Amino acid sequence: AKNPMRVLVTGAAGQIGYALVPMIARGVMLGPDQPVILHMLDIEPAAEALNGVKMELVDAAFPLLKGVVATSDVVEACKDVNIAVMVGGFPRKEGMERKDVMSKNVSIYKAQASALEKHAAPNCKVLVVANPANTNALILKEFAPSIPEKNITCLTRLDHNRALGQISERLKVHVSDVKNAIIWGNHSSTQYPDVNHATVASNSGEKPVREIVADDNWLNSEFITTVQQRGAAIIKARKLSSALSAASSACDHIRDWVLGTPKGTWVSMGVHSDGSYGIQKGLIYSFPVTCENGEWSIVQGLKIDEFSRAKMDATAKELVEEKSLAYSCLN
Ligand code: NAX
Repeated sequence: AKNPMRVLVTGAAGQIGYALVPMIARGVMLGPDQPVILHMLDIEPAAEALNGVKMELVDAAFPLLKGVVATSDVVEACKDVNIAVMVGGFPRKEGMERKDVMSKNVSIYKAQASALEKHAAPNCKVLVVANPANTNALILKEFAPSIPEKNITCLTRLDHNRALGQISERLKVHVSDVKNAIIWGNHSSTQYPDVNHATVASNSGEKPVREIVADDNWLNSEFITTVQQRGAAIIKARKLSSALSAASSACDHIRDWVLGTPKGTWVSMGVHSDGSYGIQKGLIYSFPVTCENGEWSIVQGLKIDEFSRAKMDATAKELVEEKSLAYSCLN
């Protein structure tokens, strides 16, 4: 039998945490033959609620779950973890300035970066979910210099899956027949959902999404805004933000990263830019990636038209601005 892997979930007493921990305990993230030990971190005021989640995990009697650590101590939470899913953060409340929210999250991610650097297992893989996801991941990367930058990522897989979902609804095909959409840039409303290279499987092989949808007007406007604004639409409908879809996409992100992407398929991940596609080096930017042997690589050589270029640059510009806002919070 395999040795258990330790998986940290921060903000585990929150909405996404509640949806995510049972998925991890059922093997959705790391596979049906991979035992796990869950490390759950939340802040002191949520300690009782967190303990309630731990009680439910015990009650669910998951065969793969070999242990649960529920704590408000960052060091205990990070000890020897192989995977860290960072869902905890400071939410933007009504009337708060962007800078105030940024400042709270910068200090959280700076502290948690140090704890991970000192206490996590070597080669720990980190996924930041909490918003502003790309910039929180950037801060984490800057303040955990001994963690390889390739190991620090942020979640844009939910946006990626939303794009596949919209195409599947439009074409009335199963979502698993649609692949190779791309989310470029920031996990924010400036993200660019791009289907110029996406395909739909049919009896006669894979066809370009653009050809099958045959409505450039819809693809270049409503499709893009629907994906960009989907989070807001969920809040409007549910009076709560996306949780089950975020949790499921976080599992997809880690599973593909650790176990590999299927041949001929890429996914979107927020990763540190190496300058590919002219995106400023060092930014955490969402790219199309394939994964093999536990490592992602950016898909190279895709043709970028003028429309795409402008949108890719606009979302990069927002990330540069967020970065300087984050740095201004450090002083
Ligand atoms: P909740 O407010 O339900 O849960 C957040 C939890 O984090 C709370 O239990 C809180 O006590 C905890 N927390 C706060 N500060 C902490 C700290 N310093 N250490 C540990 N825990 C801490 O929010 P939820 O709906 O679960 O969303 C979590 C985060 O995911 C938010 O930042 C949200 O904006 C972000 N999202 C990101 C998405 C993505 O695709 N990247 C999509 C979904 C989601 O909106």
